Amino acid sequence: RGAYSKLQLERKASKCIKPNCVTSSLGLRLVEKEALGAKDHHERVQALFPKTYGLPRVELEIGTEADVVNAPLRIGVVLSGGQAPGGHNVIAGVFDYAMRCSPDSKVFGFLNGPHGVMNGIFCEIDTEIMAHYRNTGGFDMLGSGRDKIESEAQMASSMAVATEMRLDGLIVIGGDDSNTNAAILAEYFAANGCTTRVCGCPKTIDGDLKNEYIPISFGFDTAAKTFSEEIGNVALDTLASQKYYHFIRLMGRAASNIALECALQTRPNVCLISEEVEAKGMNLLQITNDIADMVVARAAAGKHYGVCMLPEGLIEFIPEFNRLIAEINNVLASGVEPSIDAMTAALTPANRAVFAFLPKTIKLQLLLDRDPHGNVQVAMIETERMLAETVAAELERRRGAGLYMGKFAPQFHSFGYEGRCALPSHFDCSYSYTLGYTAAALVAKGLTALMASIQNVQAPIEEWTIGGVPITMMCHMEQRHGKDKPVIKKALVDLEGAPFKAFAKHRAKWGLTDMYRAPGPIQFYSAGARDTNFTLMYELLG
Ligand code: FBP
Repeated sequence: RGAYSKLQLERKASKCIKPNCVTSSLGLRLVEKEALGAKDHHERVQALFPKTYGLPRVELEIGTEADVVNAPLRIGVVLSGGQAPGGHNVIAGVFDYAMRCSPDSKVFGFLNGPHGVMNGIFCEIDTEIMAHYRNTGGFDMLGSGRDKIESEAQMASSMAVATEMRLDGLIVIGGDDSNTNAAILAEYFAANGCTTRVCGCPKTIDGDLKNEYIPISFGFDTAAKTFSEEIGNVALDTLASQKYYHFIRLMGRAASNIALECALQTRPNVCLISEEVEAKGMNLLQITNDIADMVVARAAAGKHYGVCMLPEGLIEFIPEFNRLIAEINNVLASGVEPSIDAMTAALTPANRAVFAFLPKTIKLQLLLDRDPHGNVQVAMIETERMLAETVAAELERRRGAGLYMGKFAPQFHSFGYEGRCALPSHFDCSYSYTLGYTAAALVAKGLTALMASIQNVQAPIEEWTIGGVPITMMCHMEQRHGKDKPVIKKALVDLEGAPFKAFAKHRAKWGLTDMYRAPGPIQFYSAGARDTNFTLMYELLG
């Protein structure tokens, strides 16, 4: 019995579906479009990126034989940040483009994320290695990491590595923070006479790296489908047993994109959306009361079970916690030790009162180290337990007042890591491959500081179009580790957008009835196998 399942073997061997511009035997013609500045704080962003700010967006169209690149390329790739299904196919796209330019091309994979770039730790990727990873999930081919290339010394050593390796291009496969890093590196290289071009590919299951030119980040589709399979199963379990309220926390950092997509897929009784909580200024008491109202109404219909979903970033969007976390960040940045006592003493009275109200586990989780980009590690905060506790207390209060006579038995789930390395869906296989192919083509055309962009994704894969967008166009200034930094602005759930509106239209009836939908596992060979996710389709087609 081999180490691989039959499905794994089949997926590795299968041909990824590619757009016509990728399969065409003609070359790619570069078409320059409008120059794009940053959306917010543009003067401050411009000042930080004098060489690479305001570049034009480009499209790569099917050209003529004269557009074929016939020279060998030397490209380095790095997987950065959290895993996302499709990463290996980005590398496959880079590899195939480079080999198409010349069999003498070289593709190098930096090991364990940006740390490999700074320290020159890499391997050469050949045809055999590449074949082993096509269409597979995970980042195990090279490993990943969350290091940030930030200091002058780190940038200088990255440049020395790129120069010594004679890289034409460095392709950063990462999320918002990693692509910000790519923009910083591109600027540094350009300002210091290094000829290595740096381009990015939008990766993250969180789905928060998107804009009018980047319809979605790769990995979101597969991860959301994987979680939705599990949620659908849990929903049917509770429908049969009628015993439990399942509280399900979903990964996604600040953005509720994953939670919203899973809600559209599975129709739970409740799904909190952080962005709405913030927009309505809802405090913990209001959120608790809303869930308790639903539990009481269901109990009146004889239902003592249900499914409640929440995004992992929720806590940062509840106003009193948002203020608390902001002050904790500043206090930690000022050097106060991360202990409950020291923090309690350092906080202002209003925030101290909120902090005091929290269970010890949540207090400790809020004090945890930030990641290298200064983010609170929301994946470690068990908000679902906190919420179930406050709901249980409210239900007991109502029971005492004779307003509730049901039973409330919560079960807890947190879905995240199990979706990040799943076998990529057809959409993610093709999208990731095309991103890699595009990024390599941008580098080959001498372009830097761009993110690969695939458009027309509402059409069949064969008709997708490709190009590049300046990364600085997505940047604005944000406080990180207590200092103003340029970062790519996260794409949170748009409360005016079609996906949220579709959810808002139906959620009241989903609350009281049991309209659970079980999408089942990702399909590779059935009729719907090429279908993408609800979010993308609502966003692109309304
Ligand atoms: P990226 O932004 O790097 O893609 O991270 C995605 C993510 O899965 C988040 O949803 C989650 O909060 C975080 O990574 C968890 O981080 P870690 O893998 O370091 O525990």
